[in-house]
Amino acid sequence: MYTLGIDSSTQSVKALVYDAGAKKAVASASVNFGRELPEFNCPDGFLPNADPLVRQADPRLWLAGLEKVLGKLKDVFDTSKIDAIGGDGQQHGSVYLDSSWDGSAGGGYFSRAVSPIWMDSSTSAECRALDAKFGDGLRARTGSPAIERFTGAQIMKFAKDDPEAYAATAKIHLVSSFLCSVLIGGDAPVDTGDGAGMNLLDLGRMEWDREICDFVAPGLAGKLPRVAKPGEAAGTLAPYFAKFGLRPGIPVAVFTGDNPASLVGTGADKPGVAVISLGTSDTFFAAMPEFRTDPDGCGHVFGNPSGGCMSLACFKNGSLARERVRAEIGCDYAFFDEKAFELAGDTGKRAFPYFEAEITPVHEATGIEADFDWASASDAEKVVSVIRGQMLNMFERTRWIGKFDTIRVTGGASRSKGIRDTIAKVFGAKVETLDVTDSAALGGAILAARLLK
Ligand code: XUL
Repeated sequence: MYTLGIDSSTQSVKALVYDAGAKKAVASASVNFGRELPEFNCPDGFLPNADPLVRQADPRLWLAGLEKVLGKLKDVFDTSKIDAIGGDGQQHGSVYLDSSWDGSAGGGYFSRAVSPIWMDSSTSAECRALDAKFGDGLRARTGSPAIERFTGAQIMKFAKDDPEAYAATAKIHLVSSFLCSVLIGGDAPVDTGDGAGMNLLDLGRMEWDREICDFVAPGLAGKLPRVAKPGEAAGTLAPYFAKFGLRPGIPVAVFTGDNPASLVGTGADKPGVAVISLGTSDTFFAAMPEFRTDPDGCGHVFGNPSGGCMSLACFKNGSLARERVRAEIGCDYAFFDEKAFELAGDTGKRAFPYFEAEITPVHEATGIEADFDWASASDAEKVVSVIRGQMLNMFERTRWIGKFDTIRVTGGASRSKGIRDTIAKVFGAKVETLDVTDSAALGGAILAARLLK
């Protein structure tokens, strides 16, 4: 029995085939948005913008990415053997659709040409309005205080800045539920993992909070997809996808966010271990035995796709920041991932990369902030101090989630021995790696396999 997991993340889309009997990945394909779809002008997954707080993507990029990755997968695997599909998308990004939206793969139905993504920080005014209206109640009800990248504040800004286009919007999907909709050729529901990243979901009832929706924008509740129960199927695969060798009619699981999908893919959907995902954003998350919110207001509670809730803290300056330090030094991965740590050892120095406006904690994009003279430091010291700074910050900001003896690391940068060793030291935990670095796609495939039981 084979299932397919599709992970549409910030900079790429991946497709992974999972052998549900042998419990292992057997084939995969991926498409890098910047390199392989340059016509959408999103080199790092978003459109260049003069305002550093604005981070938006062209939603057609995600459709083109889906087509391309399925085409590539067909070349390396007999896709007619796939029995179910699941998947996930980068969290918080929203897609605006007009009344011609029919779930087809062709596009042409966008009421807004751009989609704000999770890297956007341009909605502070809207967040302050939500704070003023709901205060701490927002965190108690939705699991998070008002957060700039969350979809509620983004919708509020859109409705205010462009009321006509908002009025012409019949449906607002998340990246995850949009792609799932296209696969089934109709409206897919939103899952509680990704839905909680909107500041609109009442986590007690796992339903949209009407009062918050009404405050955010007129008629909003009527434009949102329904909320799914964990483990639901969204529908069946549309005939269009036969062109990729897939069998129309196979079940498609409700898509979730990339972090909730990773929770499943790393096997951490039951309490006990925490996960650090080292991707465009770095995230720390764990299954949550009882509902508890971050007293400092940076962290979140989302639905766990396997039922109940999960905690999460997100750090915006993840892999793009590391890449930037590596480019400035001009070193290769062998040096960045390992050699630098052998050379510099335990200097105790710390540097924090703030290339993007940081969210945990809130900090402007000021570049490198080091507690020593950065300019005269050796290349090895620069690498080691940046990794130490990132992981110390993560440790401090995730104390509210709990203390863990075991941490599973995933995502591209988990290949780095230097980063893994730093995590082990800073968190005082055993660090485990997984065979598959793309645990989000794997999580999607596992959720699909659960439909076949
Ligand atoms: C989580 C978050 C990011 C995105 C992109 O809250 O904003 O981790 O999901 O990966």
